[in-house]
Amino acid sequence: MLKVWGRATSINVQKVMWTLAELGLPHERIDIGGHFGKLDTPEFIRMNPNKRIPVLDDDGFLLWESNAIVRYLAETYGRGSLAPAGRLSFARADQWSDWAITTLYHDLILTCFVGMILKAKAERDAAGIAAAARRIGANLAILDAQLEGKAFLLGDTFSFADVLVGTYMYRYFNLGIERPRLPNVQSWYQRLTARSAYQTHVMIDFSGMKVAGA
Ligand SMILES: N[C@@H](CCC(=O)N[C@@H](CS)C(=O)NCC(=O)O)C(=O)O
Repeated sequence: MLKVWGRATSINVQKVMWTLAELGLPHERIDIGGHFGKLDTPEFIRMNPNKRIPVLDDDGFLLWESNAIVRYLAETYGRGSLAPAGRLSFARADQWSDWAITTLYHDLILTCFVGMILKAKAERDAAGIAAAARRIGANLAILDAQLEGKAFLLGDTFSFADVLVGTYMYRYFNLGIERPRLPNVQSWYQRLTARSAYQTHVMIDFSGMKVAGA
């Protein structure tokens, strides 16, 4: 059976769990990282020397890096559905996936999410968070243009690109940051929130993760 190591509240684990659920694959998830700890045990370091979650074990094949795991699962178990069958569509899904991790992740997760949830207000860089929120808004305007007239990122069909960009959107729309009006992104996000796999694995209330004074 497929195994995933990582706590359910980790955004990088959430991408993988959402993918498994969309593909309907039986799996087991093992709580590790965060307050569960155990990332620096010799057993875990053998699986991922970076001491990071998630890690996937597919019948002895170990894989880390969440985007690589999602693509692997989509290609192996969802070719023609979650992974577009056509070479060009696959490349387009890949493009948006890399865009999300290189363009959105730092500002949204490392600056805004970590700054507002995992840091006390007294230590918060409010100006840095506001600047990051403005950059995210400007970058999401690019996504808004892509989504014009489309249900999902590549068109009518949901793909792994929606997973790898869409996982970030729950945090984006639920953090107290400034957001420009982006109607296509908003309606796409509403479509994602209607999916039960998204509700179960991504829409996890993160207010409980707040540190004291945040
Ligand atoms: N680029 C890596 C980043 C992995 C990462 O930073 N994971 C975080 C959780 S989101 C982690 O392991 N943090 C330590 C912990 O949870 O204890 C990936 O996408 O898999």
